[in-house]
Amino acid sequence: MPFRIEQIRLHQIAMPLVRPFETSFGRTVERQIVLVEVVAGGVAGWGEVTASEQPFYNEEWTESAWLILKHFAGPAALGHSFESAAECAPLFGRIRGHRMAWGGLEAAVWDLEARLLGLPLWRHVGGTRAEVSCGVSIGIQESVPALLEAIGRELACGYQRIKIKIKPGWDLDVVRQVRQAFPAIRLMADANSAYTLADADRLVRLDEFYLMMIEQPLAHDDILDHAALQARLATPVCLDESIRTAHHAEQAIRLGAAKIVNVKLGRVGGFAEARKVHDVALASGVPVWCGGMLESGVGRAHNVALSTLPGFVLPGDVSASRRYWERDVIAPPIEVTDHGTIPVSDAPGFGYALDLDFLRAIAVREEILA
Ligand code: OSB
Ligand code: MG
Repeated sequence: MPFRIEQIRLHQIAMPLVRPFETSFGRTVERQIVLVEVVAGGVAGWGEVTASEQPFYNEEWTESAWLILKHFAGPAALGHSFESAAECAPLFGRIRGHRMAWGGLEAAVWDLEARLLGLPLWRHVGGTRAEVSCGVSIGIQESVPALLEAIGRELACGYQRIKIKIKPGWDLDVVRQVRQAFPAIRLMADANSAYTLADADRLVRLDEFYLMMIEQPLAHDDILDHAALQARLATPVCLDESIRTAHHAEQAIRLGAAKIVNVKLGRVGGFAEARKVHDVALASGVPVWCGGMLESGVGRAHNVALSTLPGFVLPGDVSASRRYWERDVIAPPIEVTDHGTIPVSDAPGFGYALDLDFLRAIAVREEILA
C-alpha cells in the first residue's frame, strides 16, 4: 500500500526513572527522550530515538539526535512516496553514524505502514512468536547486599535471566557473591566497554562462574580484540556497542569475536537493519536477543515486536514499564507474566495506545516538519 509522509512531528519528553540506573559509563536519573511521529493520510506512526542524554554509550545524545532529525533525516523522508517501509533506511544512507536518530524515524515508518495495513507491527516485521521471553538488566548498586536484594526481587517477578553491570572494581568479587547466592540462575554480565585486552587475565577468571555470556567487555568500536579475548574465554562473548550494521555482525561472527549478538533497534538504525543483523546471525547459528536503552513504552513496544523474530531465542532486556516508570506514555503499560514473558498485542501497529495527555504534560519541546 503506497503512502506519502505528509508531516513529521518531533517530541522531546522528560521522564524521571523510578530509580537511578548506573553502568560503567555513568548514571542516569532522568531520561530525555525524542519520539518521532510520522503522518500519512491522517494516520500516525510512532518511533523512539534511543540515544542517551550524554554521548557515553555511543557518539549520540538527545541533542544530536534532534538536530540530525530536524536537518537531515526529517527532510529526507518528508514528502517521500513509499511503496514500502523497507525503502526508508536507504533514504538515510548518506548520513554517517547517528543511527539512533534516524532509526527512530525508520521505526515510526514501519509502525505507520503496519497501521495503514491494519496489521500488528510484530507480524508486519516478520515475527513468528506471540510471546517473548524477558530478562532484566540491573545497574551497578551501592553494595553487594543491595544487588542481591534487587536480583531476588526480579526473580520473584518471574524474569528468566539476570544481567548485572560490571566494571573494574565491581566485577569478580561481585559475580562470585551473586553466584554463591543464586547458583542455578541464568546470569550474565555487561561491561559496556570498561576493559581492554590487558585485562584478559582478570576476565578469564569469570569463566569459573559459568555466565551465559559476557557483554561488550572491550572497546565500543572493536572487533579484533574481542576475537582475541574470546579465544581465551570459555564464556561466550556477546557484542552490543560494536555491532552497528549487519556487516559488522558478519565480520564479528567470522572472526570469532561474538558467539551471541545483542540486537538493539536504535543502535543499528531501525527495523530493516535489525532484521539483517538477525538474518546474518541466524544463518550462522548465532543466537540473538533484544537489548534495551531504558525506553519509554513506545520503544519498549517496538522491542517486543522485534523480539518475535525467529532468531531471538534468548531472553532480552525487554521488561515491564513499571521497572522504569511511575507512569508510562502508553496505555496499558507493558506488563510481564509471572513466568517472565510478554504476550504480544494483536492491535494494529505497535499495539498500545499513546497517552497523549501525559505526553503533553511531560513535553520539553515539539517541532513540526511539514
Ligand atoms: O548496554 O545494554 C546496555 C541501558 C542503557 C545503555 C546501555 C545498556 C543499558 C541496559 C538497560 O543494559 C537495558 C534496559 O533497557 O532494560
Ligand atoms: Mg550492553
